[in-house]
Amino acid sequence: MSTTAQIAPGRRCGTLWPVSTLDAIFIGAEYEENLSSRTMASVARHEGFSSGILGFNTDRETPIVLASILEARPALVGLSMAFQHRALEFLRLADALRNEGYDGHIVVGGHFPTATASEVIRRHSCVDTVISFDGERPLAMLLARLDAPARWAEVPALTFRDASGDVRSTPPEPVPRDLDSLPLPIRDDPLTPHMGQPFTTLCGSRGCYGNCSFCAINSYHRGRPGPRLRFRTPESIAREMASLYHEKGARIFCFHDDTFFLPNKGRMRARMDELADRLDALGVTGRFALVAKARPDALDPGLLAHLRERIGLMRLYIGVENFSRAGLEHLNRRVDREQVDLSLSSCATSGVYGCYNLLIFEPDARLEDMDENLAGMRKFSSIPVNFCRAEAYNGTALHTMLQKQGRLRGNYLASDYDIADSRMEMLFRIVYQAFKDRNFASDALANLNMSLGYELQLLLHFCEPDPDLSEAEAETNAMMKRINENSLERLTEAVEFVRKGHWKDPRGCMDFTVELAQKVNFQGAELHTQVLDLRRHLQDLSMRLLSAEPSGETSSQQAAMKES
Ligand code: B12
Ligand code: SF4
Repeated sequence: MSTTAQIAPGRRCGTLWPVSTLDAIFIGAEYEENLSSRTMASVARHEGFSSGILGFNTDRETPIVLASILEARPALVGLSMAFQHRALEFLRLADALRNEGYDGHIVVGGHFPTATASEVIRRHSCVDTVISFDGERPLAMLLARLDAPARWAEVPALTFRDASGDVRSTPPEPVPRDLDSLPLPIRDDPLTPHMGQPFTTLCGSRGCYGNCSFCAINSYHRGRPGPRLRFRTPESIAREMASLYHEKGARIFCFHDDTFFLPNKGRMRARMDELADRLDALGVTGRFALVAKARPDALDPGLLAHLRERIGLMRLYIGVENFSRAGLEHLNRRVDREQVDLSLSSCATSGVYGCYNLLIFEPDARLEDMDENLAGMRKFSSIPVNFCRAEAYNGTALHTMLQKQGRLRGNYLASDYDIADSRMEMLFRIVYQAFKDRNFASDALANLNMSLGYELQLLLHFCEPDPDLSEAEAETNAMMKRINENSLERLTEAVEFVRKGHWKDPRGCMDFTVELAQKVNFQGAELHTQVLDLRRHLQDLSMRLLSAEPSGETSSQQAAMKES
């Protein structure tokens, strides 16, 4: 699913722990526990190298990351580059390392370099090698040949400069079917608490059964041989969860599977029942919560209610992306509007907290499609939503289509396009300016709104019923609706402005955009303050309610609560 930025509170940046004596250091965004860099660090350990990770969440952290690497001088630095919009920051970091005299091996991997391996090696001499697709086996093989470049051609899915300086790429191997045998991510640091509950991330599958045109996961898994969708067994997932539960006190398990749900609802139910039984057998008997992502076609109220009851399903990111039938088709969602509506109403009726994102702006969106999108947002105005444009990430079907049609601007680092319907393009420009802070900034109101609902849900999930909690629930629900409705009103104003044809007058358009931005920001600032107050209130409530819990809380939970 495409998700909206959710930056976990309290995550430390820069150096996570001393790295001064390590052989291999993996650098990646640590908004939450980064499974990519932690998995690569685990592979290195399995190969006999000491390894660790460094968080790199913004380019402001460059000095501290540089200093740590220069002090440790590891034999290998690995950069985990999932996000195209941060590719330049990572490549600049690699450049800075070289400029400061780091002469070890720099390997990069993840979604961005997988789609642009040759460009990266051709244009960035600071990078030695790119590993495309799943990194486990290629990295292990590279580590064994680090000082023998003549043997790099033996490593699958590797792009590098050969002895004559030419760029070479070896073909990828079929990915391993058996995910259970892969090394689990390293987890040396304590878990971050969310409302007093230790939070952790994990994956129970890789790939997706969807084929959405804008999705970098889809192109990533179709670009190499082997199955597009693979699963771990419930037994293996249960073992990992149980060890996180007992050893690290984990109580919130956030699954980063692209779609945690199977397309077949009966099979999904059976898979989760088996997971629940195995967890029980492994002593995971206290309260815990599951967070996951799903396509709308995988959901119905009965299934959600069952999973909430049986396995603690608490929060779902639903891949809605568009309410308009045309939009769903343009994005190749293979989901119909009825399924979208059913998935959202299922959350409401089953008590699972849902939120979603809309890609209302896409290359072939027409102004008329906005009617269905506005109506959908209105219909589900109690469910937090964010909206933006479908970006053309390298390697995706959307990128290829725009390129073929001669509509793509930019290069491998960043691209841009105009929406074919010029009314819609103008609407996008207005909305982008007016909603920049509300939808896209790191502390954007739209994202805070999602976090607010999440925090309330955590309290409802982990605490016993309480009159103050019921009051906070009503207040929070009203707040979430108020924010959604405010965004919807301002978005509707922009649609009406364009519909009336005023956008053809450049001066009028500029004035309208400034006015709308002022409204969005002034009203947003007010709502922002109210959200922060409410979040503080929920925090206080969690302190009171959790410390009143009679028993069953582990000492790590108590400690986490104090920390949060
Ligand atoms: C978790 C996640 C997040 C988390 C971030 C967690 C963190 N790192 O702190 C959150 C929720 C914050 C997030 C936010 C966003 N995300 Co996100 N996210 C993911 C997700 C679902 C899982 C990543 C993961 O853990 N995978 C599990 C690991 C094990 O798999 P992996 O990353 O593929 O790693 C393997 C290989 O790639 C390779 N590898 C990876 N790194 C390295 C490094 C080296 C050295 C080597 C050798 C190999 C290697 O080996 C690994 C093991 O096989 C991915 C989708 C996905 N399935 O990967 C999207 C994804 C990365 N996100 C994406 C996007 C677009 C976003 C947002 C922009 C969404 C938005 N509009 O707000 C934001 C941006 C956030 C920001 N501020 O920058 C896109 C990126 C597309 C692109 N090319 O840019 C992805 C691919 C989803 C998609 N639908 O296309 N995201
Ligand atoms: S292919 Fe579609 S459904 Fe699957 S992960 Fe990508 S966006 Fe989500």
